[in-house]
Amino acid sequence: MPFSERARIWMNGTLVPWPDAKIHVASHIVHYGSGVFEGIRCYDTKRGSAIFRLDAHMRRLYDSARIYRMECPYAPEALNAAVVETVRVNPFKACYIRPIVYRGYTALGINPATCPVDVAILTWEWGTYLGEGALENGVDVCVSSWSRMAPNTFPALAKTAANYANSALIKMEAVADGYAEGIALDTSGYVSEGSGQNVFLVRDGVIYTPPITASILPGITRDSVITLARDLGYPVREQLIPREMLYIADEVFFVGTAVEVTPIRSVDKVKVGAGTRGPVTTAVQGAFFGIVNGEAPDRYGWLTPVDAGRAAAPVPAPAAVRAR
Ligand code: PPE
Repeated sequence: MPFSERARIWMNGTLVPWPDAKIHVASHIVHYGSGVFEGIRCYDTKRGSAIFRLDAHMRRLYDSARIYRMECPYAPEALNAAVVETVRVNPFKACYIRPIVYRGYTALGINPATCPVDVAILTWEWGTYLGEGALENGVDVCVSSWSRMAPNTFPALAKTAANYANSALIKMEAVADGYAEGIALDTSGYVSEGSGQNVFLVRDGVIYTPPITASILPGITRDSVITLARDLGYPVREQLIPREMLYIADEVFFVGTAVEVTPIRSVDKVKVGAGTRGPVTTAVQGAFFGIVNGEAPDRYGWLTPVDAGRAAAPVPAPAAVRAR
């Protein structure tokens, strides 16, 4: 995941050179995880760079902020424009976009009420999330010994930085044990989600995914995949999934902004189906990548083009950045 020092970061309305985009160590978010954020992809489509489902991501960002009683100092339309501007001024054709709304600097102590709400938008190039070949060959995963948060602890519908402490426990354990990812159960023992992805499975031509009441983040990719899978003619059921369905499924796959649509070839060393990417996963991948690559028509209006006006925004050379 290479950061580019040439990139510029949008901070509270100003475009700041990457090396200068710093915050004080006494900022509230550093100590208490008091931030909400998004992860969005901009794709290099046939018709130029385009951001996938910007409005849906922005809506979730404001939902997350509301849950945590944070008033974002910008209107959603203004932040949409800021995201587009940030992509435009940076040198990437395709990139990952990370808007974050966080409690900044003035005081420490648990109640963040006196801290300002600051906003930043970062971009970087992020290739295949679970490594080369993952999209074709699938990945090996485990069921985590950690559960996702109980519903009356950390609200799962909010994409808050604090939730990623749980995600990191899941991910670190999985990697330490030799797996690419971990799937967590909810506190009732039903399948919830991966450390940073939603989960789907297929059995007898029917697609299943956990409901939002199973402590999942309501993924934008999940929503897109449900729509595309139904268009392909597959029934999709959002229902509680017992753990053992992962072992008897014909296919299992992850979906998410970073992971895109990634097949899972084994769970807890039990081969999923034939242990290779299955036909339903392949069809869903085809529909998803067709839209984000601009090869299929954007029939739901999911892409926001960014290239208009790009030439007008000069990108600073690295030397100029360092000279500041
Ligand atoms: N669940 C979790 C816990 C999650 O973090 C993500 C996104 C999803 C589901 C899928 O949501 P969506 O991206 O809207 O389809 N995880 C982001 C962060 C990954 C990271 O390593 O950081 C992402 O995929 O961008």
